[in-house]
Amino acid sequence: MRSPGHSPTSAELHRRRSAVVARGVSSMIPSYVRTAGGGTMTDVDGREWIDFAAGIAVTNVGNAAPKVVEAVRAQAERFTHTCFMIAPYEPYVEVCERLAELTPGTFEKRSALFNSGAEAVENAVKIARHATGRQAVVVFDHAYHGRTNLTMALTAKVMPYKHGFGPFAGEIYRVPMSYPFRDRRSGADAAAYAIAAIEKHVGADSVAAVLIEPIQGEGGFIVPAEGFLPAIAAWASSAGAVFIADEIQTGFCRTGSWFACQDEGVEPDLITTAKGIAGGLPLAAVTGRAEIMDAVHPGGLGGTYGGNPIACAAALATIETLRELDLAAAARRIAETAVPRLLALAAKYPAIGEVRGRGAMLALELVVPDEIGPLGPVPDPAATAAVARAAHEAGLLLLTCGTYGNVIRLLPPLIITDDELDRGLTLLGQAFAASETTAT
Ligand code: PLZ
Repeated sequence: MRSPGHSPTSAELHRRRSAVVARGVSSMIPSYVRTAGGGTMTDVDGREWIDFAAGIAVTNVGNAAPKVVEAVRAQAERFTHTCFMIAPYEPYVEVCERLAELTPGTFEKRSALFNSGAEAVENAVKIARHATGRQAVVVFDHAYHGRTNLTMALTAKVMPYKHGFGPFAGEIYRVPMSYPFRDRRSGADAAAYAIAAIEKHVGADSVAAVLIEPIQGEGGFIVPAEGFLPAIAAWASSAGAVFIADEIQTGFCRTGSWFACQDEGVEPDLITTAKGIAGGLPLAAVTGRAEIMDAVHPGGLGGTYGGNPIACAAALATIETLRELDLAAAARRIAETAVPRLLALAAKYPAIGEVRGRGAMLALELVVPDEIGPLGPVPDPAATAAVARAAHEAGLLLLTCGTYGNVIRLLPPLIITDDELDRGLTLLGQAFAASETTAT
């Protein structure tokens, strides 16, 4: 098979890109996209790829989903932009109505719309600080919340996200995360450990917000041990702090529920969403308890494009598609097919230290077999990169993640067909074989 790096049209585009696109913005594969639809992508050289990335958990309804395309077209014909702060419009209100219905908790809610996940997280912190009159924000090891100045401070990993970009925002405190593969703690013990750190290092009455991804994304698809999330949420409530769930990567049916918090019966005070909300159009939201959201004075929240009408129309079509096709159930079915296949791979390749995840958010953590170091099983980022490279060469769009760069993650669009899923998993197996990861 021809290596995509040598595909002629992509090579020419790459040459043009290198002359004008900043080096700091990098791409995972050397091929350029021509079209993408459903669970596949075709590059400018006519090569088809199986999509296990969904644009980083964005195109949950598939790329160019028919209803989204039609809604975007129809809205663009009506009007493209007025700025909601100048002349408001119905699609914004309707998205907020949907968010009030779909997010966990039956209490009265309000939402504010933004453009990116990072912007939503920044605003959630602004709202929590304003509502509590406190400043400290508690975040966790391995967290990822964005690349803006405040969200860099909230994000854990230095390289590539923070290196050389300081000074960072203050009053951010990082505490240990439940990471069962490495800490071997129960959810209750890990929560007690984190809470002790908050109480000793920050002080319960200084905490404005506790911010957490219910399943960590960029940090390594880390699923906290059962009970951790509810215990942290309960502590935040008792401390008078705002509990913020960052569901930007986990939301909109990705984990088999509308939101991952629902799997543990957790009702966050505020929830940040983006990515899967609008089928690829830039939209993000903060949704939460009316009394917290409405603490902010009129004019205190906003932005030129936040809740752009085309993005809102796309979100409404996305939500309709998620509902009509029951894509939460589809995410659970993806797990039913993929997990046994991944466990079979783990039985064959001792480098796979753990298979984990939920729904269509699945991961393999790669380690040096039989070696235990100070972090527990020794991470193997080189093997991880080799498998990802082999997958790309075979035509599988596959991402890695993790603080130690040693996690392979699967994020297929939820509309992926059984055949595409099967082909993708087969290519993943072939990538392990081609990468010369040692088999048993
Ligand atoms: N919170 C939980 O996953 C975005 C970032 C990729 P934006 N994750 C992908 C990269 O390298 O930049 C993310 C997330 C969680 C916040 C964000 C930030 O969302 O829309 O990228 O700003």
